[in-house]
Amino acid sequence: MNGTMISNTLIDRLANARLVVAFTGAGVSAESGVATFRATDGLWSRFKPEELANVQAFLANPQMVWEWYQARRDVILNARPNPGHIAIAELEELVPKVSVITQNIDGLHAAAGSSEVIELHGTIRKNFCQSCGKRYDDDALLTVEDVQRCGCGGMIRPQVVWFGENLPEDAVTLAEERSIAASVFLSIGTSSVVYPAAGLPLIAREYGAYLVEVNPEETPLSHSMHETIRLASGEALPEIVARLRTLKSA
Ligand code: BJW
Ligand code: ZN
Repeated sequence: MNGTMISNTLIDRLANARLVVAFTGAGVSAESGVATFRATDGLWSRFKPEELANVQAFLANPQMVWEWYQARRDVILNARPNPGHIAIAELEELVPKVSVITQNIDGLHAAAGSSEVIELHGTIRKNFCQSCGKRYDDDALLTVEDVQRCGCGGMIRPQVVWFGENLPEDAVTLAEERSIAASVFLSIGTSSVVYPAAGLPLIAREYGAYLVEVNPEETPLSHSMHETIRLASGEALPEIVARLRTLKSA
């Protein structure tokens, strides 16, 4: 199924689900004012993310990359969860278990009240030393203008995953486990081009999940979906929750 309608099949699947996975990307935070990466009007439209979000770019021009993250921190620390994040959190009242697997680094799923949030690409709310790995969780670093040095002389960087870097192993292991066990797998607001994250829907499908994409635009994985909902997440997800609530209370 493809379109702006949300099928009864999806609502039935959710009503009988044991585990629902909400797999999210930047699109779910767009309605909170956080720019996506690959939209033509997105913050990254002047740069390819592959060129900026890597350790070579940071080592070649640490101040530029640091300023880029400080500007995004300024937006993210002032952003609030939107109806999409809130609907995902509310789904927990209606199904036995919901697992949020996110590529986002903004922390807005936790802010909305989701209880299990697996952060595949780290968090912008923390830092660590590029040279020795020492952690810097101090909030003050989230607003300083200049890139800071560690006691070891190395440069302090955000705790996010750049291209060419491995994803946190615990997060990947748990995300794969949840994808395998998912009854319904909702892929929400992601362009589905960055791996290994984009491989998770295919794992879920192979193990029997009902696969749904919520995205106004087509993606390379659209054709692998059982259902595609071409709506903004802040529109589609509250409607899904409302219809499930009605079915459950009938
Ligand atoms: C809405 C909406 C609304 C708008 N409602 N929807 C070939 C095969 C396999 C892998 C590779 C390969 N070639 C290279 C690789 C590796 C590489 C990769 O995948 N590259 C591809 C680009 C080709 N991957 C990696 O390097 C990863 N690590 C890895 O593989 O380690 C092993 C290794 C080690 C050594 C060498 C090589 C490999 C790491 C990936 C790290 C990604 N990091 C970033 C930056 C994080 C920090 C930061 O934020 O600055 O993560 S890049 C960026 O992309 C960010 C995102 O999490 C990620 C995904 O983007 P996302 O979320 O999908 O956003 P958009 O903007 O692309 O899409 C938004 C969508 O929302 C759009 O579709 C809109 O339509 C939609 N939308 N409004 C619903 N209201
Ligand atoms: Zn250090």
